[in-house]
Amino acid sequence: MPCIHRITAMLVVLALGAAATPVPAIGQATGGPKLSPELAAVRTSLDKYQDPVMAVRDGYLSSLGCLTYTAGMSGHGGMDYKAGGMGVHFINMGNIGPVLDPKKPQVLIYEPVGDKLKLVAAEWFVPTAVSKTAPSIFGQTLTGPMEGHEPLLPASLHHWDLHVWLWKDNPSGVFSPTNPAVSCPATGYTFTEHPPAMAKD
Ligand SMILES: [Cu+2]
Repeated sequence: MPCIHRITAMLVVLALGAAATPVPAIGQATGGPKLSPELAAVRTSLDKYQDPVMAVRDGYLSSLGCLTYTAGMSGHGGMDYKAGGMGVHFINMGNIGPVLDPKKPQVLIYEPVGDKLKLVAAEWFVPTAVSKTAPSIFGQTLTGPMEGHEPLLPASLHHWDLHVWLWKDNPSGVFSPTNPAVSCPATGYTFTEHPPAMAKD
């Protein structure tokens, strides 16, 4: 007669084994970064923009160039960026204002992969003409004030910004402006930049 206690014991062992298997956290995209519940909810609300066509429809217009930063320039009057890519920025001018909304970033950032653009980050962007003091969101104070990123943004466009790597893991940190895992095409509209200068506002 099969021993019921033995079967029960086996089931318990199986159940414990299953519980020990890591289960993706809620809101964790396959292969995506681990995020706080707050940021995971933001990512879910913006997931529709994984298709850049949806972004354009909603007013996020491509700024064409893929930005990559060769090295940090701390101590040279520039922003303290680690070397890494920043990708292609799609900017929604209609979202620019003094109040930041987690569901309405001013910028979406894509990485060119083959002949596609892959959504990797969102950016909250506030010109100093809109706010003289540093705004904050997600418990982070926006960086700046800094000059615009020539040649795609005029240097005179002084602003604050915060990059949040919601879809691609960033070894430098989820709020780091640059991501060493992001690269730009070797040819085409790639702009290799130095970190922007601090603006004297
Ligand atoms: Cu950026």
